[in-house]
Amino acid sequence: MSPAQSRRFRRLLLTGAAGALGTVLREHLPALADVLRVSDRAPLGPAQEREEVVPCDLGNAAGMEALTRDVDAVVHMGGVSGEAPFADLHHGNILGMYHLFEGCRKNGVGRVVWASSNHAIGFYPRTRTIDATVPQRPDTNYGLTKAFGEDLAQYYNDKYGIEAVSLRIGSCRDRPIDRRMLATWLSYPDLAHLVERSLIAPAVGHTVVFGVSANHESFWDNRAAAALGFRPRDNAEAYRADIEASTPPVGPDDPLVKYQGGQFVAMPHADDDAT
Ligand code: NAI
Ligand code: 15L
Repeated sequence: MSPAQSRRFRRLLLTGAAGALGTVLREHLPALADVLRVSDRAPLGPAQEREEVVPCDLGNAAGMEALTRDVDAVVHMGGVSGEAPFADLHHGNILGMYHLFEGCRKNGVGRVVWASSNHAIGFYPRTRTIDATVPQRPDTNYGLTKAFGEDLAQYYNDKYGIEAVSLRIGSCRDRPIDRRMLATWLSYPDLAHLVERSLIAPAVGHTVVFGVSANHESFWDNRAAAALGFRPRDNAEAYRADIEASTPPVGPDDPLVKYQGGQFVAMPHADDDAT
């Protein structure tokens, strides 16, 4: 089969394409689609081969409706990616998710694969192994917006039939850099593989999975991702000796290692004065 024949999608939309994970996925997704539409509010550079560059702010309802027109599926990496003033989170992650799914509903888009976060469940202690069915326990206003996003995805699946995979990503970067990430690390190749499986697995309804590599140390039961065909290859254990040698030890009550969300549980409210 020629590459063109093996591509699953006519057009895919990637939001947050200028961000860290969007940049990784911008390299991988062209293998799956005849056309990749990339979007962000930040500069995206020139269009690559078989790409459309469509700048859009997630808070712009009309813009999001136009952005989601004539696409088969969406990979949504756009939004505020950490704790922030609530007005910013509301704009990017609450209104942004709502406008995205409204655009998908109005334009008949079949599936959304999007970046939730481990911070939707960050207040679980790491002594407890959880799967993706436990009640949410957000650790920040940021995590709260991700919990909202998961509820929104469930609602749009139940009511309007849009399929969705909510990826509760752990710590996605080129390598783990602290002791917590020995459990939460997701490598870039494993991210690309997880997104691909989430796009092409049949009949996902709304599925919540953890975005995490095959780390020996783990507090997440990720059978839901395995059911999508996710077979991670990387393991943070390869970095343990280096991390233990280069980072100071932490006591068991340090939030870094006490809670699944790590330091996020101890972050102050972003709207409080920093005095
Ligand atoms: P990032 O901050 O590098 O990228 C986010 C992108 O979204 C940026 O390019 C930004 O310009 C864009 N964006 C923000 N607000 C926007 C708006 N109102 N309109 C249009 N574009 C907007 O973050 P990163 O690391 O690439 O993360 C991608 C997604 O994955 C985020 O939703 C983040 O919350 C989530 N995530 C990331 C994790 C990680 O380890 N990198 C872990 C868990 C979740
Ligand atoms: C996230 O949700 C953030 O987007 C990312 O920057 C990391 O902080 C990650 O979680 C983590 O928990 O390590």
